Amino acid sequence: MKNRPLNTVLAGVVILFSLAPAFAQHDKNTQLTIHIWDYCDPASFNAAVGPDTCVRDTSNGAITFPGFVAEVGADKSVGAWRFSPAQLKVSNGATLQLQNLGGETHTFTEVKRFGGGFLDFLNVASGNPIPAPECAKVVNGTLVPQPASDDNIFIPAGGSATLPLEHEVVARYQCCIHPWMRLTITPKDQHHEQLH
Ligand SMILES: [Cu+2]
Repeated sequence: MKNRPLNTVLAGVVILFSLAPAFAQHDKNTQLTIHIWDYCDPASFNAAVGPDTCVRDTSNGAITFPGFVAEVGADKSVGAWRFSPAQLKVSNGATLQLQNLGGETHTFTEVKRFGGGFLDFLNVASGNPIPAPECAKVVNGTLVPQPASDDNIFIPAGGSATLPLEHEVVARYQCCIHPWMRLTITPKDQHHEQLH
């Protein structure tokens, strides 16, 4: 009888140790796809902003540059320019697969707090007058984009990127060109977070 509790404890320990690697492996293999979308019209965007600003097939339709400007002015965002999904719960060790399915370059930039990007015109129009420091710095009153890095990824039209997630805390990502394009990632397993 005296041995029974010890046996029970040992059995529990064996079960815990045999389950742990299976969970860890599952987490590492979790691949989550983030689609980056816009709906730019090449003719009007390239005429207004510059050559090759927008490169995409418009057989599904498009939003012209004047239409884009009108929508930012009215709504402080343009719904078709977005990260999908915009909210995500992930396990520790997951990998993000980023796919730009739009016609413009977008950035996928980790920020402490959401803010403006490096284009003053879109910052003001979208109600984000102060740039996130991870997106831009102000030099002599002018916004200067932060250089590309592992935490500040520039993804051209049709491009893709892979981003391993290492942290177990809330993470925020935004586009530094279109500041309303945002993704918030929260840990799936809050119990995990409490262990550290
Ligand atoms: Cu963007």
